[in-house]
Amino acid sequence: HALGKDLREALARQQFELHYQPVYAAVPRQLIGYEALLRWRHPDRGMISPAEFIPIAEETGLIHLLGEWVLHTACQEAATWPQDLQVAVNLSPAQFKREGLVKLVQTCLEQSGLTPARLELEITESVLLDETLANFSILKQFQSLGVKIALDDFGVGYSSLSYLRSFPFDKLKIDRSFVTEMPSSKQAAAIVRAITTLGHSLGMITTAEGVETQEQLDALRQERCDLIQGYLYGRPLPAEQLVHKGGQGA
Ligand code: G
Ligand code: G
Ligand code: MN
Ligand code: NA
Repeated sequence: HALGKDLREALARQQFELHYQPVYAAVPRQLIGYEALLRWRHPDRGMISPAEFIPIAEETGLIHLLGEWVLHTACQEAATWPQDLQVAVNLSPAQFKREGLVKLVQTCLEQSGLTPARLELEITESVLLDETLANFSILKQFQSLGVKIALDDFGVGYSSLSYLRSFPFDKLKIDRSFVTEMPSSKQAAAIVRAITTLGHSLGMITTAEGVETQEQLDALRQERCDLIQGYLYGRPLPAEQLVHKGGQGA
């Protein structure tokens, strides 16, 4: 791939950045923390989305070094925030294939001094599809460290409810595609309500992703969704631009 070589050099050249998108409690509006989202500032091509380069990093194996950098950086950064704020970090399924992922998380926590409960790891259902037992074991070890686990992009892809029976996730992140169709689609609203009810009865909280309008927010509050993330409340920003401001307004 044309970007593959550039990607290998990008870490050493410090071209990666983490941007942080705020996550708020739905009612009352209150800042809970941020999701760390990786950005590549390419010298010629400008900002490149992780949707474009993560698959290449997975193919070339760079995902391991890159993933280490993301975890270390996010933990170091979050340790400087007010004590009640969390940070969520996305993990690629490829990272589960290499030994030492649990140790890496533990090292990041120790070196940063971040309280484990302030770190949330976001995984997708694909992590649960293959190497199921080995990966469940890794997730359990994360939870033994005191770290939170969220299931990302929930409701699309392979969604099988059996995972929810086998593993105590802390959070379900409802895929943006459902939120986008609200409030006009009764079907989307019914699915959001069902996911939230299911999550709550299993002791999990739910986040709605991609919330862009007040109408979506109102509908999500009505469906008892716990947390809100999206452009309505804030875009991903570089660490130095974060304000850590709670909730005024609606
Ligand atoms: O921020 P954006 O919408 O461009 O992210 C696109 C995709 O890249 C999303 O699926 C998101 O989960 C993923 N992503 C963002 N940051 C990271 C990261 O640090 N590691 C991994 N593995 N995926 C990430
Ligand atoms: O797969 P994951 O949920 O980790 O990816 C989050 C992605 O969604 C990031 O690329 C982020 O930039 C993007 N995103 C966050 N909020 C919004 C939003 O309100 N609208 C849209 N269209 N994208 C969003
Ligand atoms: Mn995510
Ligand atoms: Na998501």
